[in-house]
Parts: sequence; C-alpha cells; structure tokens
Amino acid sequence: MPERRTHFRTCHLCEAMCGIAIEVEGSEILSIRGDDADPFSKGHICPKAPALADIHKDPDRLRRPLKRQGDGFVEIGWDEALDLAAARLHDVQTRHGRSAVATYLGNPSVHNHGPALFAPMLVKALRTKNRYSATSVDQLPHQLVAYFMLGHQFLFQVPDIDRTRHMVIFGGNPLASMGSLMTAPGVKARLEAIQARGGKIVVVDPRRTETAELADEHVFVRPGTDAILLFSIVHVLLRERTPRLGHIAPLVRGLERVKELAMDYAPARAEGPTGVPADTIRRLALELYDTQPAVAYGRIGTSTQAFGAQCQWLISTINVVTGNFDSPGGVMFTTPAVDALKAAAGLGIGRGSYGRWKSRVRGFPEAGGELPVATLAEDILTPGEGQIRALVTIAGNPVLSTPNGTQMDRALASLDFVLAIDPFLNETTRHAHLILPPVSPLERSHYDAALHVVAVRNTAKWSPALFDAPAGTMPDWEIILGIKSRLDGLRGGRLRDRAANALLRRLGPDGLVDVGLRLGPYGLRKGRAGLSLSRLAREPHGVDLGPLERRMPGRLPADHKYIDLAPAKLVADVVRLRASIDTKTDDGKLLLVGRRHLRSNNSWMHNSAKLMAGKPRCTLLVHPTDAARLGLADTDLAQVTSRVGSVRVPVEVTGDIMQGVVSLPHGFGHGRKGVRLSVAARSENAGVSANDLTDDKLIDELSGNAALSGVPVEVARA
Ligand SMILES: Nc1nc2c(c(=O)[nH]1)N[C@H]1C(S)=C(S)[C@@H](COP(=O)(O)OP(=O)(O)OC[C@H]3O[C@@H](n4cnc5c(=O)[nH]c(N)nc54)[C@H](O)[C@@H]3O)O[C@H]1N2
Ligand SMILES: Nc1nc2c(c(=O)[nH]1)N[C@H]1C(S)=C(S)[C@@H](COP(=O)(O)OP(=O)(O)OC[C@H]3O[C@@H](n4cnc5c(=O)[nH]c(N)nc54)[C@H](O)[C@@H]3O)O[C@H]1N2
Ligand code: SF4
Ligand SMILES: [Mo]
Repeated sequence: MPERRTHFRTCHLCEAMCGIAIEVEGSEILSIRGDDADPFSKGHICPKAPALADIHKDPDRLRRPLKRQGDGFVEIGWDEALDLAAARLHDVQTRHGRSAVATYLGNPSVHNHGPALFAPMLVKALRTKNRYSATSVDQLPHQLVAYFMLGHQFLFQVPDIDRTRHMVIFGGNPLASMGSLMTAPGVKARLEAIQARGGKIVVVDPRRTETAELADEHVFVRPGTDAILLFSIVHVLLRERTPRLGHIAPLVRGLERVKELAMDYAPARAEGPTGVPADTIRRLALELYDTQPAVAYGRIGTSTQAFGAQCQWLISTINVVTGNFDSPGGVMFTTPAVDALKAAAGLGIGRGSYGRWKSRVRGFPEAGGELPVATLAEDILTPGEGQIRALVTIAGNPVLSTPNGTQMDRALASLDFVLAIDPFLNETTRHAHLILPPVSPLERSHYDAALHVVAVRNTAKWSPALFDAPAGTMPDWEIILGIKSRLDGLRGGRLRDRAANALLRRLGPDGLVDVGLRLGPYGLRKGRAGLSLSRLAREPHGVDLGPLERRMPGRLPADHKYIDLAPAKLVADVVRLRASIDTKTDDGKLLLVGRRHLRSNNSWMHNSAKLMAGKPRCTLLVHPTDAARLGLADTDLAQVTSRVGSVRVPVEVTGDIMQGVVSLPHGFGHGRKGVRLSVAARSENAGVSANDLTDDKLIDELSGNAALSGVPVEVARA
C-alpha cells in the first residue's frame, strides 16, 4: 500500500505565495488545496494551484535534453548536453567576442530559487553586455525610479493594503493577477477589508476590470496618459495642500523642483489628453490627502507604457507628499528573512545603474545591467560589428512575451546557437539547438528568494521537494552550474573558479538560503535561536515575522541617505511628456491594451486542459460605439493591424472597455509550427499573440521598457 500523506508548500505560479496542501498517495496526487495553517495566505488559493498537478504530469513536459537534428529534435544524455552547451557558447565567444552571446531570463526564474540564485552567476560568467530579461517588459520603470530616488533598484514600495483606508489603483487588476509587486495572498478579501473598515478603493483603468467592479469608484483613463493625470494630481496636492512629510522630512530633496514642474499640469489642461474630467482629477488628489492613511499604487498598465518611469516617479511623489511614504497604510518597505538587497550584492547584481553602455543599433542605455528586450531582435538581425550570434534563454518565452514577436521569431531562427533552459518545446524553444529541461516544480525544494521583498507582510517559508527527482533529471540550478563550470574549464579552469563551483555545488540553492537566513535580520544571534534552514524545515506552514515596519532612513544605502523627488534624469524626461500633451493622436486608430485572466499565466500555462476549459479567452474587447462604427458584432472575426503585424481574432463587444480602446490578452499564439504543446496548440485554445501587434519601436525612452500598452491599431471586419 503506498503511503498517503499531505505535503505543504508554496504555490510558485504567481506572486501571491499561497500556501498549499498537496495530498498524495505514493506518486499520485490526490488533491491540491489551500493550506489553512499558512500564516500568510490562511487557506486562500486560486484555480491555478491545482494545475500544478497538470504541469507535473504533462506528457509534453520535457524530461531529457533535446538536441536539434535537421528539422526535429533528438534526446541526448546530460553530460553530452552540458558539454555541448558550454562548447558552443565558448566557441561563439572566442570567434565573435563575449557580447556575441546574449542572455534572456524569463519570469518563472523569479519564482524558483534555483535559477533566481544561479542564473545571475552564469550571466556574470559569460561577461556579455547583451543581457536581457522580462524586466524590460514589466517592472523596469519601478526599479529604475527606486534607483534614482532611493539609491537602490530593489527598494520596492509595497502598498500596505492591510492597514490603508484609501487605495487608488492605477493600471493593475489584482483580482485577475492576484497582485503584483504586492504579494498579498487572498487579495480580494484584503481589498474588501478596506471597504469593511470604512475605506474606499478607486481603480483608474481604460477597462472596467474585475477589480474596478469591486471598487467604490472606477475612472476611465486614455491609455498611456497616466503620467499627465498623475502630474495633475501632484499639481493639485502642492497647490492646495501642505506637503505632509513627517519623519521623512529631513530626507526629502527636490520638492520645490517638482512643484515648478507640476505647474504645467492643471486639471483643466490634463482633462483633454487623459479623458479624466478636471473635477475628478482634483477630487482624486484631495481624497488621497484628506483620507489617512491612503496609498497610490501603480502596476503594469502604468509601467509598460511610453511614460512608465514618469508614472512610477509621480506615484512615489504622491505617496511622499500625502504623508504615506514609509508609513503604515501607505507604501512601506519589507524586511525579508533573506535580505534580497544583500543577496543581490552577493550575486554581483548591483544596486542599480544607468547608461554604462548602450544597445548596438538604437543606442538605448543599459539600466540595472540590462538592455531593453525591445532592442534584442534588431541587435540580432542587423549585420555589423558586435552582432549577436547566440542566445541563452532561461525560463523565458520572448517570442510570445516581447514586442514584435514575429520579428523575434525571425531573429531567433537566424542565430548560430540558441540554448534554452526550459521544460517545454514552445514558440521560443523550437528555435533552440539545445533544450535543457529542469525537473518538475514538485521535484524541487522551494523558497521565495525574491517575492518576500514585495510582500505586504514579513514571512518566511521553505518547502522540501514533494517527489524525488527521477534518475537522470536535473533541477535548474544544477543545469546552470553544470554549464558554468564547464565554461570555466574551457577558459583555462582557474583554481579560484573551481573552488567556487565546488562550494556552490555542495550548497545548492538551499545552502545559499540557509546562509542568507543566518546572516539575515532574523538570523542566529548571540544567545537567541533565529531563522535557519533547519528551523524553517520544522515549520512546514511557514513563519510569520510581523507587519511591515518603518525602515527609513535605515534601509537607504549608506551613501544615499536621502529621498530625491527630482532626480535629474526624470526631470529631463519631463520635456518629452509635456510635448505629448498637445500632440494630436486622434487619427482614427484604436489603442490596444492587454489584460490578464485568473485561469491563465503569461504564455506557458495553456497546456492544462483544466485551466483552458470555459469560453475562449483570447478575444478582442471592443466598445459598442466602436463596434457599430466598424460593423462588428459579438463573435465576429476582426482583423487587427498595427505597424508591425496583423492578427485575426474574435470580437467581444462590451461597455466595460473605454471607447477608442481595444483589449487583447497576451501569451497566446500557440499555433506556430513546431510547438509541442498538445492542449495549448489545439485550434480552440491557440489564440493569437498580442505581441505580434505590439511594436518594438514603442518604448519608454527613459527606462527602455517596452510600451505594450496604448499601441495604435486599425480594426476591421475580417
Ligand atoms: N502584450 C503584453 N506582453 C507582455 C505582458 C503584457 O501584459 N502584455 N506582460 C509582460 C510580463 S509582466 C512578463 S513577466 C513577461 C513574461 O515573459 P517571459 O518570462 O518571457 O514568458 P513566460 O510566459 O513567463 O514564459 C516562461 C517560460 O519559462 C518556462 N518555465 C516555466 N517554469 C519554469 C522553470 O521552473 N524553469 C525553467 N527553466 N523554465 C520554466 C516556460 O515553459 C516558458 O517557456 O511577459 C510580458 N509580456
Ligand atoms: N492570472 C494571472 N496572474 C498573473 C499573471 C497572469 O498572466 N495571469 N501574470 C503575472 C505577472 S508576470 C505580472 S507582472 C502581474 C501583473 O499584474 P497586474 O499589473 O495587476 O496586471 P493586469 O491584470 O494585466 O492589469 C493591468 C491593467 O492595466 C490596465 N491598463 C492598460 N493600459 C493602461 C494604461 O495606459 N493606464 C492605466 N491606468 N491602466 C492601463 C489594463 O486594462 C489592466 O486592467 O500579474 C501576475 N499574475
Ligand atoms: S493566487 Fe493562485 S497562482 Fe497565485 S500563488 Fe495563489 S494559488 Fe498560486
Ligand atoms: Mo510580469
């Protein structure tokens, strides 16, 4: 009789860090439920958690390395695969220079402490300037602004959702995404609790989202114009109220400069471009000051747009001047058990940087050691000195996730060598010459090395692997370290590298977490038992370390003991924003925005039949007035065309989308040739890729983040 047992761990699929209880009998998963004893999530889960079983069992999930042969792939052994990976990378670098190899780290590498801790080591060892990641299609503006204002890119400002009385959400839909840069399991209940204690929630979004439905007020905003709206809010605050700086007053610099800049953004002037009535703007501003505590929170809608950095700067500024910065119920800073700021330094990830080098073709500045992924394809395709010849992807699917996916498709197909560390043969990895698949997520241990930095409460939890990894399989970190040590060997095998690699192999990610815990703020101290891996191993539901606490000025870097409200780079960029106010964009085009669905997760979970059940989700939302003008009715096929491409997609006519705006989710488009995803690629599931419409030339010129929101498109009956 196989033994029946319950295994506790954290769901790693999104940022919410829900505790789950997995009931197993032998190697069979009987159920996946919320873990009521998890002190953070208290039993909450979403429909994606049970799909962990689907990922684990998925026959399409790769178990052995695949090597390209002709038009197809053959399985090879691990030694051969790792030798080949290192040899090919070494060869390209020897012939064409270090930077001829580019790297791209995708989103799941943040949700898995193996690649989170080990991928940066491989990237560093490659010593290439062509480093890319999903950061520049996501939160780069948040990081760059944190670097400019606070001196460290990982000083994320976390909305203290559990104590606030007033929350204004710009461009985020936590009821679908479950919260982002705001790890808050059971976010719906946390939002409802704001209302239950007499508070208010406002959502500013070009679509009446699930979150807007729940909110007390929804304000439509024209895509890409939030920075004007936010500046106008700052304008009202600084004209009509006295900045409430409180304990951070001695730290704040640049307030007068912001005040001068904000003078151009009177609500009456902002109304036209943003579509938000002037009196609404004024009220939004004053409510944020007059209700205490209050918090302004901006997420991906305000980050993946042409003024992403301006938006994050102005949101921070609003929280500062309303007295809601580093203050309960406003934005706060975490105290994670493994201090990610120190850990990042240990991994050679700096506190931030800007403009140390530039992308080859368009000359976009590096930010935080990376180049904008919107420039990757052109730096592959454009011949000349310094052309990229090889790419390593780790947990990334740039063909579906980055702007102008068809160009990315072409670029990847042209490379001399593509190495993918990835469990699936998908839209991106089909271009690989070698695919190295890691073990199933349930065959590895888990610690959220990154997400605790953005959590609304300080907690810590480590979970062992549920199942032993089958013989002849490897977790991400072993694959990565295997390549790195071979590369070191090919370069002469310095003693120092050999010793470091041997130590890393012995420690693995768990050993590194143990070191981090012991050296961290709750670690072992004289005469007091603190956190360590063995201590966490005895706490299968995790430990609660308390609510967020004031961290200013202590959390600021030693040589940046101030909060800069007017960083030079952001101030200089205001010229670009001001010019946009009077630019007439009304040329009859509709503006494309994205959306997320609770049962979907970026591009890679459409192979779960359970999650795909229900009505098709890859549809174009069109406002009734636009639909009537275009002669489109529900379920009609529309041809949507942008500067870079065209797709055919069924229409959903709805008053929930702002007039002049259309919405298409990203992460679909699985019908591409050679994809081995039997459920996702079915015609009823495959959908089309929104990123075949998004434009690599639309970019936040300051941060380099892709402007995936507000893409001009033409829509017609197909
Ligand atoms: N139009 C539009 N585009 C967007 C967005 C949008 O809102 N609109 N959102 C952007 C955002 S926020 C993000 S984060 C990016 C995501 O962009 P990416 O990170 O490039 O893509 P994902 O869809 O997350 O794909 C993850 C890949 O990792 C693999 N994978 C899953 N788990 C593991 C693992 O444990 N180990 C390894 N090695 N591989 C694994 C999957 O098979 C898949 O190939 O997309 C961006 N693109
Ligand atoms: N179920 C599910 N959960 C996820 C993911 C997923 O794919 N599925 N992805 C995860 C990832 S990688 C991330 S980064 C997070 C993202 O988490 P969120 O930021 O909450 O993401 P979205 O749900 O895409 O919400 C973005 C909102 O911005 C709006 N928007 C678009 N353009 C603009 C604009 O110009 N201005 C304003 N004000 N709003 C705009 C859109 O209409 C949309 O409602 O979600 C994570 N969680
Ligand atoms: S919200 Fe869903 S996907 Fe996200 S961690 Fe919780 S159970 Fe997993
Ligand atoms: Mo993301």
